[in-house]
This record gives sequence, structure tokens and C-alpha cells, in this order.
Amino acid sequence: MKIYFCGSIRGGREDADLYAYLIWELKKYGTVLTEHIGNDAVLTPEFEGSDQNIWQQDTGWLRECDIVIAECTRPSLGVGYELAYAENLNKPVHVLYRGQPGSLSAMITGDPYFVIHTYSDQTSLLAILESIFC
Ligand code: 6IA
Repeated sequence: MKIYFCGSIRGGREDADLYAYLIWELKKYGTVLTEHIGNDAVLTPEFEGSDQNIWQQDTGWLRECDIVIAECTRPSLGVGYELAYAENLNKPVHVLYRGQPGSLSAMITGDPYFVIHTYSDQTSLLAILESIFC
């Protein structure tokens, strides 16, 4: 099972520790292609490739993956792009969200293709992952 995990990078790194935790948990169910999203160094110049290379690699991984899991609490243009790209490829897409009802973009909540999981804490997150993969 190849898992494409999406989380905000230039949209803001406030949830970076949560992404690292989610990636750790997701690795119990398969290979996470986008492990760097939980890495704190992701925004340092040494770590960052050219934007063209990033787009090329990520869209390749989106074509290659079996499932997309996106943490969407921190809004990110890149994650929104990836969700639409994955839908176009008919990949299963699960959105994790812990914000206030009504604050996630209508372009995500209004699209019946996406499976949206609202959660309040890390324990409920684990149950959600289990419901997706087991
Ligand atoms: O607009 P954002 O930067 O918040 O978009 C975040 C989303 O776009 C993530 O889910 C990633 O899959 C993708 N993305 C954005 N920037 C990068 C990136 N930067 N690397 C890989 N994916 C990215 C540089 C770090 C890299 C060289 C390891």
C-alpha cells in the first residue's frame, strides 16, 4: 500500500509535529511516499529542491500512490491542489480536519468525492486511520 500524505509546508508549519506523528502511524499500514512532510528541516534552503522538481516528484508520487490522506486543518494551496489532482486520477482521498465546523473550504467539504473525517484529539485520529485501512 503506497500512501501519499499531504500537509501544509509553505502554508504554515504549526502542525508539523502532528504530521510527523501521523506519518509514524500511517507507516503501520504501508509505505508513506511523502515522509519529508513531517520533517522540520523541510523549509531550509539545503533541503528544498527547485519548485519544478518538487512538482514533478509530487505529481509522479500522486500517480503512483494507492491512497491519499490529507491533514487539512492548516489551509495550504499545495494541499488543495493535490486533492484535486488526486481526484482527477480517481485515487481514494481522505481528509482529516480538526477545526471548527464551517471553516474548512467549501471546495473541499462540498465535493462529494472526498471522505472528510473530523476529529478532536489524537486518540480519535487513530480510530479514523483504523477505519480507513482495516
Ligand atoms: O502550499 P504548500 O507548500 O503548503 O503545499 C504543501 C503540499 O505540497 C504538501 O502536501 C506537499 O506534498 C507539497 N509540497 C510543497 N512543498 C514541497 C516540498 N518542499 N517538497 C515536497 N513536497 C512539497 C521542499 C522540501 C523537499 C525538497 C523535501
